[in-house]
Amino acid sequence: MFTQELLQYALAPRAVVYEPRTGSTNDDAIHWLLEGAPEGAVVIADEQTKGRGRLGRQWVAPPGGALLLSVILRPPRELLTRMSMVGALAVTDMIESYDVTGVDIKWPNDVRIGGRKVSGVLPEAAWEGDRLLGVALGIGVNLNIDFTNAPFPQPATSLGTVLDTQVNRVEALKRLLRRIDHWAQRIGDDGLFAAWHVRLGLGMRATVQQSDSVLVGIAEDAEPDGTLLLRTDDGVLHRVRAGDLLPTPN
Ligand code: BT5
Repeated sequence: MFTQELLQYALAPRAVVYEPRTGSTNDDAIHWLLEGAPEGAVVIADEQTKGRGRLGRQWVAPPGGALLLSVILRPPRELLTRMSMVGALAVTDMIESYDVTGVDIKWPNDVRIGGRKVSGVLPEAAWEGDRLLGVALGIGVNLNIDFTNAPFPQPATSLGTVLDTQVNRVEALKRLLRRIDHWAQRIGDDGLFAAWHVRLGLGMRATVQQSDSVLVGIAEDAEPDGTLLLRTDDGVLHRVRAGDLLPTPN
């Protein structure tokens, strides 16, 4: 397990709060953000009792087996939708730094190795009226977890499983934060979109489930703000801002 002293030393001079056990690091980070946390501050937990994904879903990780963190960032409002890109790309880079191949990004926020989900990204914004106060960029990365019998609808894996070795969590965390800093500083650059776009799984037949509709077609492309372009079988191109991409047979 981590300790506050260990993380503070390893991540200096970054502001860091370590929680052995918490509800959700995103909630902790939003509280801290509202109290004026510095840019790049990070909340890290060994265990979450209410870890969440999008749309009310759960994020599940055994204590000490994953990286569970939220980074506090204050992007310009017009670039808010690019926060997922920053997180997913940083995770991708971190994983590739271990010489892992077959890493891709599944729209909008999953990182996969060989088609198995290894990480999920959940940026959550704090607002005062229509003023953006900041973002908690929540990231879960599976490091040392056996997902052979995982109860999830999509297959999951962990970096340690793929490497067939125990991954050092502090080292993985340092590598990840370095890449978050890198991409967060470039959030407005064409290079961020280009790097994300190259790694984005596209061209497959997919179903997009939105809160009020279902679209079936080809995930054709994505736009610089992260919007997915899905062409349905009647030839119409739909701009999809939020939803879930489900693999779909022909
Ligand atoms: C995500 O949601 O993928 C975003 C997950 C973000 C988690 C981090 S952990 C730190 C921070 N604090 C939080 O409370 N959350 C963030 P979504 O796309 O909705 O995917 C959720 C789905 O992925 C679940 O319904 C499961 O099917 C599956 N899942 C849950 N835990 C998983 C895991 N450890 N590995 C792979 N898949 C998982």
